[in-house]
Amino acid sequence: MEAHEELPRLSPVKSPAEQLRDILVGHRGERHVIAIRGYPDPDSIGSAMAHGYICQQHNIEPTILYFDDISHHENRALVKKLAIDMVRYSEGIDLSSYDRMALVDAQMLDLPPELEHMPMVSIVDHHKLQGDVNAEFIDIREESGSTSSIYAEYLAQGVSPNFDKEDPSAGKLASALLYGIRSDTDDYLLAREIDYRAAAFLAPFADLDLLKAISMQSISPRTMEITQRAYANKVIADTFLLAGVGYVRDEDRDSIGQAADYLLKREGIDTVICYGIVNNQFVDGSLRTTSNVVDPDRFLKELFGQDAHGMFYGGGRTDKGAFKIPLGPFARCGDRDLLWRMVQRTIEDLFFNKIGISRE
Ligand SMILES: [Mn+2]
Repeated sequence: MEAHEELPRLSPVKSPAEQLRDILVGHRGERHVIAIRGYPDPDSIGSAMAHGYICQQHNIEPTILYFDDISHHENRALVKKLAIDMVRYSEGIDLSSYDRMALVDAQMLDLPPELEHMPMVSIVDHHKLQGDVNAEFIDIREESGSTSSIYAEYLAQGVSPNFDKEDPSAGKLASALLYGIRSDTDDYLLAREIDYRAAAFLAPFADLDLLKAISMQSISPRTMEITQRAYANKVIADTFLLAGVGYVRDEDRDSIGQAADYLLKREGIDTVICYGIVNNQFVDGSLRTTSNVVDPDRFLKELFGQDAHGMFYGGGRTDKGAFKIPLGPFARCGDRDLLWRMVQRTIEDLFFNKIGISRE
């Protein structure tokens, strides 16, 4: 190939990833606080983790600081399973050894006195711009479904050259970011282009078993047990699935709906009714449907009718419905098995009669 003189090039505009890297390189040897505002959620946790990872790659010692309890058990599972090191702020905490702070997934923070005068190194967020923000590096993108997606882009653009499959902490970080994207975009329903690009970049690094384990944590053992009973007792007719779960405590009522949600995922099924005897007083049930023809409100009103005061036992909206039928004095039946069989038999008879399919 013929050698020729290189054309003079304009210095290219730096990408946000390069800008952030250059700024962090300038702070080598420092200690930074990474602040999470409000209740830590998967997006803020994933972003904080990513910022911490990038700091470490540039010899900055990071500490993730949060101010409100981690309330949701799924988020606690995330922190625990990924062994994320996070410090809960408490009054009088000694932060004097820290040089700077970074804010993720937020722009404003009502700062406690220990942090008020700490210089802000970066603000990365996807919420609406809230006026005056001040930091060395600011990247606020409303068009992103999550802050985790923005951090994934930095990684994709080489903000930390060591982010690769050989690095076990890269796998943990990719999993956390994917979880953050999924959570903030409502399972990708609200995802935008950048979120899909981020997910495509992260997926090969992520630990899918770990992600599954975290999601599984969101189902309580009671719900799982009730779902198991529903599955064992299911009766299938055409695209309908009917499942009685027996006796359920008042505090576990929501598990009936969750069991119905789960069973609706079964291939070939478009409508599920799940029911049980709740608190020994009511036959309580949930309907879920993806069918274009089943109108939950009309279906349940026709199925169970109304009481002596003209009140319907059930109703619903587009894709879900519920019903509650008091057992009255039958609740005092001395034979619990017999009472359950009577309830089950009655509901199955009404149901098969309604959909016009004879049982067996
Ligand atoms: Mn967010």
